[in-house]
Amino acid sequence: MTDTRTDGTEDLTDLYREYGDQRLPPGQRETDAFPVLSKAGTPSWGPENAFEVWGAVDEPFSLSLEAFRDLPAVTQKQDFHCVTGWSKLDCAFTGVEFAEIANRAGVHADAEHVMFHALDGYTTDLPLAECTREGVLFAYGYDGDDLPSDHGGPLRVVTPHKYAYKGAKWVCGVEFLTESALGYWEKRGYSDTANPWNEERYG
Ligand SMILES: Nc1nc2c(c(=O)[nH]1)N[C@H]1C(S)=C(S)[C@@H](COP(=O)(O)O)O[C@H]1N2
Ligand SMILES: [Mo]
Repeated sequence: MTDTRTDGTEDLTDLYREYGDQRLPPGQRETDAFPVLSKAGTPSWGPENAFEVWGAVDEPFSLSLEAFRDLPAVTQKQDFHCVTGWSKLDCAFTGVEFAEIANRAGVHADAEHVMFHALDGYTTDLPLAECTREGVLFAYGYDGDDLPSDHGGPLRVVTPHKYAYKGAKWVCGVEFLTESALGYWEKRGYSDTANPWNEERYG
């Protein structure tokens, strides 16, 4: 398998090798469809909305969607695993790597966690070290088109090493924290660590 196809797409579908030999995590079934899972409807991004970064950083900042699209971007082929049991393989997401945003903000040495905030009030938290790794993107493109709004367009997070509830759709805020905190589903009994290959579904 090559890492980069001729069109510049990076192939991250072998990420599972960190956790074993099974591309499809235990208890998951493959689907060709791309189901939608939202706690309540599809919010829309208005002119008053912006992408904001704050917390334990030197330079909090705010970007319009237009400015966001001017940042260096990558396209990656990744697998997507939903905690309810379906996996969609070979999703091509285009967007900005988490590390790019962290570098711009100048993250404090004592920052250890990240809380993602979304337009629908959804939140989810990951350790900083789980965000700065390869594969965590702020995605605005899917399969060569704009990311559909029900899948989190105009902007969402994708986390191929975690169940998909760790990827906030309609993400509008990134808060760097010095301590861990629980997000929307994590407070309601889902696993805070969410590793699909260890079947970390419930907390
Ligand atoms: N803002 C927001 N992000 C969210 C959710 C949500 O309800 N609101 N649902 C999560 C869950 S539980 C899953 S499985 C994935 C589903 O992404 P999809 O609808 O694109 O399949 O988004 C996650 N991100
Ligand atoms: Mo989910």
